[in-house]
Amino acid sequence: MKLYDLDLSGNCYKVRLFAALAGISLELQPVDFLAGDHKKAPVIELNPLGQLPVLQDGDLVLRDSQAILVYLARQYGGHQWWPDGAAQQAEVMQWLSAAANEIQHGPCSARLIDKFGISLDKSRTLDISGIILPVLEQHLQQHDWLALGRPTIADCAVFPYLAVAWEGGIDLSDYTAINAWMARIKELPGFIPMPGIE
Ligand SMILES: N[C@@H](CCC(=O)N[C@@H](CS)C(=O)NCC(=O)O)C(=O)O
Repeated sequence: MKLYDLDLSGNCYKVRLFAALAGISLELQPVDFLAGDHKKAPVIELNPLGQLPVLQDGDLVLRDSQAILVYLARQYGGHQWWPDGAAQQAEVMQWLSAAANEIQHGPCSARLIDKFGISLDKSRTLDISGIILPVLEQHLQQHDWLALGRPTIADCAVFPYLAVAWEGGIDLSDYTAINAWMARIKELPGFIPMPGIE
């Protein structure tokens, strides 16, 4: 199973992290972003959006880190990571959706501006971060994990861009419950880091 990958990408790291925690073996295919290889074959033929990550498992090709997490967890990871029940699946999905929306457009985009010089509206990224971070903090004051009372793919989807939020100039030091949750994730068996995360 091949993952078209970029080591500095939090979206790719979501997949690498989950695979490591769940003991799923991935063949990493590094893509040279600076050379624009994500907009060339073979990546552009697999994902017309020209974005990473892309997963290839036999004939199946998937884009989007959240979709890849659902697939890997359901196909290879077991019920621990992606439950069967409708309500439980929806509980996990709420956080996958936050990862693809508020976190992507908040802390992730702030990092794109500060670390990679991408031209985006910084004040908007800070406004969106200012909405999602207190929601997360309040939730994590009452729960050890984002969903189902245990680590799931929800935690894998939300963790990366919070752990590198500092690279976008976002200071999380006042968010004690978020910090405690990030420490719990780092203690999970099989945890792997990425650049910017110890
Ligand atoms: N919704 C996608 C977003 C993927 C994404 O934005 N990937 C970045 C790397 S982190 C990328 O390839 N950007 C290049 C581009 O958008 O042209 C996901 O969660 O995987």
